[in-house]
Amino acid sequence: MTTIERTASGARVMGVLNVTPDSFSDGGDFVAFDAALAQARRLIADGADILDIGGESSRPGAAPVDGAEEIARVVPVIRAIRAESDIPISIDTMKPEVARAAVEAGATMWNDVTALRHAPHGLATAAALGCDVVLMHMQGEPGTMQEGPRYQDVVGEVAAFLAERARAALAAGVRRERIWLDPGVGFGKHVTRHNLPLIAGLPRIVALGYPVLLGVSRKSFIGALDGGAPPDRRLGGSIAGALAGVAAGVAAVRVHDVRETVQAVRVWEAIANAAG
Ligand code: HH2
Repeated sequence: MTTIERTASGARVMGVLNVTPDSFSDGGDFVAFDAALAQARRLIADGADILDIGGESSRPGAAPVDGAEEIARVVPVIRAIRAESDIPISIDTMKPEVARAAVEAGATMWNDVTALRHAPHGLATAAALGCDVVLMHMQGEPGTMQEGPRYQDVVGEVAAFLAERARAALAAGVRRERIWLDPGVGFGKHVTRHNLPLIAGLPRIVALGYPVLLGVSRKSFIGALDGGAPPDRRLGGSIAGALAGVAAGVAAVRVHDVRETVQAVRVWEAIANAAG
């Protein structure tokens, strides 16, 4: 079992807290400490099972942030949440030094969009920290990943990559029960040609045998399917995508709108459990 217990309702809801000036949907909203802590409290009150805290945007064109700055953004917020709640906290970072500082401040999961490839000591750091680790698929680098992504078989290639990264993590000493996988919707994928078959193919990722985290909340493919709706008008599509993940057996969905997603997941699961 991972350090994040499955709730009675089945799939867990991870609430996103971006302590950044430039995230694609909520950049700047929670960059001040007080605003970040208030949003964390709101996500907890809304029913989040896990908080995912990030201090650097991974959207194409986002300004890189150095490790010290990232630590200065996230660590005070993690400490303050930890002082008043036992909610599991995940740190969304590519940098081992940020993951280490976050775990020392009370985080229990390292969510890495590069699947521990960003720094040579990423794998060894994850093993030493002993925390849960999310290995996410991305084609290319954050800055340029949306410039002509290519696949022959997007589901097969993502599954093969994740299986390889899980093997690398195990070989480096990460315990099997600490490993989570994430197909990385929107990370080096054509907005509809790759993201939609990938979501439809989630059962093949779930079949790899690790808990799967899915992040579709407010992403571009939703706008593309709805006449260019901006990020703050993508709630319906975000919930549809989250439920597609729950139906496929993902262990957690990563979302900005916790209250609405918790309600949708509970209702969906109640209906599924009532089937004869
Ligand atoms: N998506 C984003 C960031 N981190 N981590 C995982 N494991 N899976 C995801 O799908 C994922 C992620 C992008 O969303 P957001 O954090 O809102 O934006 P930004 O990267 O601009 O801060």
